[in-house]
Amino acid sequence: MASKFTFIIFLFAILCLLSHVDAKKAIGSVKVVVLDGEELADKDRGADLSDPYVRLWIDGNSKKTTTVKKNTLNTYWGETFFFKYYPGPHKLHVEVWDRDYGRDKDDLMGKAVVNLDNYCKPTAAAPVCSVDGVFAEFDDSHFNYVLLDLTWSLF
Ligand SMILES: [Ca+2]
Ligand SMILES: [Ca+2]
Repeated sequence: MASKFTFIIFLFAILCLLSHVDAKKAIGSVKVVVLDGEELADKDRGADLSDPYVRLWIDGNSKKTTTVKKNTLNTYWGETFFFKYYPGPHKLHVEVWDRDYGRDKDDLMGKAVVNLDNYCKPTAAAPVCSVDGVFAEFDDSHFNYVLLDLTWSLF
């Protein structure tokens, strides 16, 4: 009985140690508002228009997805997402996909990376960064993009 108890304590101590080593502590949060998608790629050949949705994530966070807008290459989402802000580089990955129904796999319409550190780095003295109207441009095109409002801050 005593050995079983000792074993459980030992296991608990190991788990605590592992979680402490692995846990990367968030130091703040990031708010992303997905606004317009403009002049997006046509990925439904023969059907004229794509069915775009946006997948986005910041390193260390899980991916998030907007709703699908049907039959359009110019659209507005107006959807807000929150991510954790960890120490290290802060790259926001933005992908637009065409939802295909039935057996077809969804098609990638464009992808871009927005480096938050290029705009602003929050500090203890100025803990909030905010940039509106950021273009996530695909293929370096000014006419093919998703527009974002971004706010990131320390706790
Ligand atoms: Ca398609
Ligand atoms: Ca489609």
